[in-house]
Amino acid sequence: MTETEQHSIMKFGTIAIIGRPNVGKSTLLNRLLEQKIAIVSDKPQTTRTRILGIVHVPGAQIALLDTPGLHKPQHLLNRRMVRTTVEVLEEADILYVLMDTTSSPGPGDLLVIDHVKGAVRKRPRPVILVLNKVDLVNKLKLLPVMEIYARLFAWTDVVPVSAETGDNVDRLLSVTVAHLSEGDAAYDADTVTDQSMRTLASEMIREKILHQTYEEVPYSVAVEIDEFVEEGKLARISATVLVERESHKAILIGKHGERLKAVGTDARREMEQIFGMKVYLQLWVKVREAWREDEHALTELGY
Ligand SMILES: Nc1nc2c(ncn2[C@@H]2O[C@H](COP(=O)(O)OP(=O)(O)OP(=O)(O)O)[C@@H](O)[C@H]2O)c(=O)[nH]1
Ligand SMILES: [Mg+2]
Repeated sequence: MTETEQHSIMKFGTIAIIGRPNVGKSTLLNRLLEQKIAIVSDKPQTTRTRILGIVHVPGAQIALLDTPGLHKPQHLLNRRMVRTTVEVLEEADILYVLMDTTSSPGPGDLLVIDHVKGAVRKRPRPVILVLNKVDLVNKLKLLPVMEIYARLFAWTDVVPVSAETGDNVDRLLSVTVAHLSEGDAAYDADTVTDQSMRTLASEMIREKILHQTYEEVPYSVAVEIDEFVEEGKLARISATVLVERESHKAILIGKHGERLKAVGTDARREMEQIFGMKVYLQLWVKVREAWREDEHALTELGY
């Protein structure tokens, strides 16, 4: 062991990724990890749970916590989602507050800032404003946008990024490492996430449904894995897709079962790539009325 290695100090910290729905929190998590562990879609309220991803850099370990977008909840499911986010917000060492640079701060963003103010009042911490989706805005517009945000909160740092292209995320990482405290690494060097293969499988199915359905359907969907059996290099997966209405079931299945088949094919392909195994996937669709208001169903589904 060399002198420097012997005296090298490990840094560790937990980071909450906070923002209104659809600003790109999960895209950023995947980008920072350089692999996909969180599903992404153009529909708001994609993420429903806390998702841990661990970034390992020389001398530091960063535990990122992706969260459901903060919003005004209308169902019990949404109340639980917001509660999850508030818990993460309270416990994390550093906060990333994500905003979508393509629009001016609106009521949804102000709600986020209110939550952040409350959390920081209880326990002061570095709060990094991450202005996302800069690939979609003219660089000349960035400075005026930054000035608008500067008036809303005393940010510790402001880092414009594109989670989609990866532009400037290395800078976000270096700013983050600078704020980490000394501490022992909490995870093994090869641990990347706390998501089980079962959870990843169910989320990938849900993501493909979000990509292929519209209006009420994406919100009325939950996926339960009934069976996940590994046989050497093959995974046999059977899953039930819950929807709230017969009409949603008809839409999801599609004419001659075409939509469900497309969902299954897309999900299977991605699982095969991510798990590095051959996947045999069976999907069933079941109506479970008002599961989003059902305490018991929500707990069973892991929400
Ligand atoms: N152009 C562009 N699109 C982005 C960027 N980051 C995210 N997106 C897109 O924005 C949409 C929402 O991304 P998500 O990562 O699911 O957003 P989220 O904040 O996790 O959303 P919720 O889970 O619903 O709270 C998706 O269509 C992404 O592809 C970016 O930097 N640039
Ligand atoms: Mg998300």
